[in-house]
Amino acid sequence: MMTKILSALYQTDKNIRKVLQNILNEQNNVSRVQQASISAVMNGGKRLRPFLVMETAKLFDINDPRILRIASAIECVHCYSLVHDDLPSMDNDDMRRGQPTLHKKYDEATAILAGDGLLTLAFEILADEKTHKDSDVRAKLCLELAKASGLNGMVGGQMCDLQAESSNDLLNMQEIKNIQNLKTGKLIQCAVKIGAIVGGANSKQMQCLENYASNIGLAFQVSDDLLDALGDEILMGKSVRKDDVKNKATFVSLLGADKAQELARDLIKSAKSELEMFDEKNQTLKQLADFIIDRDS
Ligand code: GRG
Repeated sequence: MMTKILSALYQTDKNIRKVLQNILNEQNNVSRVQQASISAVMNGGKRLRPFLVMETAKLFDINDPRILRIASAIECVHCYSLVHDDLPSMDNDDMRRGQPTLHKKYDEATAILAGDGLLTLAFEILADEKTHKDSDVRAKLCLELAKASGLNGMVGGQMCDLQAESSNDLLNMQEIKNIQNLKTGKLIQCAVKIGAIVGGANSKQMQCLENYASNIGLAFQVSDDLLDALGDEILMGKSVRKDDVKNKATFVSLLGADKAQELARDLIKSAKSELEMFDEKNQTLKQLADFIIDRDS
C-alpha cells in the first residue's frame, strides 16, 4: 500500500514540477528572485496538497490536465509559507528538505521577495482563464485559497503560534488544536475543497470531504509533532527536537508519544469513514490518509 501511494505522489511531483517550471519560466525575466522562486518550489517536498486537489477532483471523474495548474497554485502558497517560516525572524532554520533554506542559499531580502512572489503567483494562476473555463469557478477557487492562507487561516495561525512561543504560558490541548487548524489545517482543507469545487460536489459530498480534510489535517500535525520528537534528522531533511528545545507545548508534550499516536490513528479512522459515499473511487484518498501518519518525513 505504502509503495503505491509513494509512487502516486512521485508521479504528482513530476507533473507539478513540469507545470511550475513552465509557469515560472513564463515570468520572463531571468532575475535573482525568479531563480530563488524556482529553487523554493523545485527542492523536493511531498506534494501532498496538490495530490489532494487532484485526487479529490478524480472522485468526480475530473481528469482534465488543467487541474494541475490549480494544484500548482496551492503548492506555491505552501512553498512560500515554508520560505517565510524559515526566516530568522520566524523559525530561523538553516535546513529545509535536506538543503540550505532559501535565505541561506540567497539572502533574507531575496527569500522574502520570492515568498511574496509565489503567494501572488498562486492567485494569478487561479484567475487565469487557462486554468478553468468558468469565471465563477475561478473566483470561488481564489476566494477559498485567500481565506485559507490569510488572516483567518495560515497567517493568523502563524501569528498565534509565534505569540504562544514568546509567552510563558503553555498552551492547552484546545488552544493547540485551534492554532494548528489555522496554521496547517486550513491549507490542507482548502486543497480538498478546491478539488471538490472543480468536481461540482453537492452539499452532502462537500460536508463529508470537509470532515475528511479536517481529520487528516489534524492527524498531519500530530504526526509532525511525533516526527519532531522521534524522527530522524536525515530522513526529515530539517532539524528535529526543536519543540523540545523551545519547551513548546505540542500534542506529544501534552499527551505523550503513545497517546498522540493513538489520537492520530483515531483521526485517520474517522477521516476514512467520511469517504464511504464515494465507493471504490475512495481508495487513493484512504491510502493517503494512512500515509499521513505512516510517513517518515
Ligand atoms: C509564514 C505565513 C507563514 C506561515 C507559515 C506552514 C507554516 C506556516 C509553517 C511551517 C512550519 C511547520 C514545520 C509546520 C508543520 C506542518 C508543515 C506545514 C510541515 C511541512 O509540510 P509538508 O510536510 O512539507 O507537506 P513538504 O516539504 O513535504 O512540502
